[in-house]
Amino acid sequence: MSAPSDQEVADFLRDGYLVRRRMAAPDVLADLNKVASQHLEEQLAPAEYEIDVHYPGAPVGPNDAGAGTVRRLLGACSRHPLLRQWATSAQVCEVLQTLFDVPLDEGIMLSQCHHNCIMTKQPGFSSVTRWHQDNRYWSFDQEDLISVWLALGREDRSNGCLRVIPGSHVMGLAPGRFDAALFLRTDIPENKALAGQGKTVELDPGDTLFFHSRLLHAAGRNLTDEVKYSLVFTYHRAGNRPIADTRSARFPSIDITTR
Ligand SMILES: O=C(O)CCC(=O)C(=O)O
Repeated sequence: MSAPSDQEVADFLRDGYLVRRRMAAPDVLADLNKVASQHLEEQLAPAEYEIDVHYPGAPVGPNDAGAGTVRRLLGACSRHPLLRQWATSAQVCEVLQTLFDVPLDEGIMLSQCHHNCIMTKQPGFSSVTRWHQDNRYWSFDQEDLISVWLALGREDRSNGCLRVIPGSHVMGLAPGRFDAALFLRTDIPENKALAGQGKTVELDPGDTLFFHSRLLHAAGRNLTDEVKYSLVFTYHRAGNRPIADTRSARFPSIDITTR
């Protein structure tokens, strides 16, 4: 796997995302799937349940449907060496170094505070994720982070794949465009027009989506009878520091730079 081409970098800068096909090798993918399904089966903590997400339509009370359904297996980086191996791999680092356009002496840092999870979307229950930017709850010097989303299986509309609004990472969106939970409001005509520009990101197993932390994205329900598993990590340049005493500074970031 090589560094992204100039065209890929230009696409990322314009659109706010880039898909690299078949980035994880089949044997790596098989091992990661084994870990993910075992940990889900055992409900190995820490986990976030559907009741914790507070998305619209998510269960509210402990007896509501789906309340006990796992949505994210957290702490992926310290959960299993294979997960950490992927997250800190030279191939992921190489792409990030190019997309961030960092000088050789500046590190690429893996945040242990954000994403850092096996995202599971289960057939029995899954709430919709409305349009949002991940930066909404993150506190860094600059809103300039990149998340890396590895599809462990096929992802399309039938199982609630991601949708993105190309170019939204560079749009100046006034605070009034968002609701109290910082989702894009649905009662504003400009937002409806914007959402209409959404594109579905279909991924095959091993495909990897790199997306900017200001990119508007959303996802639907899993309507199939199989669990959807994705591995999601977030990175920042060493010079873009988490702000002290915020959730983003709770755990130290890990330098993944290959020098
Ligand atoms: O529901 C999903 O698959 C998307 C999750 C998401 O957008 C997020 O965690 O930021």
